[in-house]
Amino acid sequence: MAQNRKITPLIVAVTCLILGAWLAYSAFYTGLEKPYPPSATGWYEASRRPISRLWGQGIAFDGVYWYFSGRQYLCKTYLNYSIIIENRNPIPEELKKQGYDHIGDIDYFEGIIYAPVEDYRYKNGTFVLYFAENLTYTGKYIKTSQSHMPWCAIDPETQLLYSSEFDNVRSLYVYDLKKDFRRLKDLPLSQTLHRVQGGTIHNGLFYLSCDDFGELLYIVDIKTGKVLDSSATNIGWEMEGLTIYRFENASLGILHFIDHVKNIYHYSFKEAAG
Ligand SMILES: [Ca+2]
Repeated sequence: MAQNRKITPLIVAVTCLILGAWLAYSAFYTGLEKPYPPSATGWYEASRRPISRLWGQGIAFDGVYWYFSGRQYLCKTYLNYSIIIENRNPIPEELKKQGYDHIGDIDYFEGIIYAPVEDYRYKNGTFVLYFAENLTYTGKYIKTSQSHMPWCAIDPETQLLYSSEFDNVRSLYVYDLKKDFRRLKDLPLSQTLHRVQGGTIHNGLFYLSCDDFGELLYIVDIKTGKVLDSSATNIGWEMEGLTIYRFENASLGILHFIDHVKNIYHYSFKEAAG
């Protein structure tokens, strides 16, 4: 009995401690992050399939062909992912000597592949341009003052090129292709995004993929920077680059992204009723 009298207060004390810690933890996180806007879009996985281990960073589509990027790799494939051409040494020697070693999520615009390339010191993220036809280096690169450069995406309407840092992303960087990549005013976001891995632009909206809690997709208004929608994919692996193209074939869907363990996912969404 005497032993029980000792144990009971101990159990109560431990329970209170656990409860208190849990309450403090949830209060901290609730205070830290505003809730994401609930998904109104209803994304679902139409299909997925394994792809090469070399393709794990980025993806773009030109209407006919896929383009994939790895850390130091580019390839162009048919719709069925069979390789047409690959470049196994895409980073120009001049940049490699300066420590550039990591290509992120690429984009395609008017015959050119735009690749965001980071150096290992994370000093001056650099856009490197390749001919989409054969994936050779065009001879043009543009250094920026970005630290990280995980992705880039072009708005075909305005010919503005967008990119961002990797974590604690409160705004996007804007560069003007028509003015030789001059940096314009940043576009502030309505909420901070974490671990941004990929980005693409479609009909005035950004689609951003984040390796955050739940591997979320975010939809952001390109004019206002307002985060309009988010959807957790919960794929269980690190989220990487993405692209948008609306296929007639339902199994290919609309939104296409890759993960770090080399799968490609094709997502579609349920149209809102009424
Ligand atoms: Ca992309």
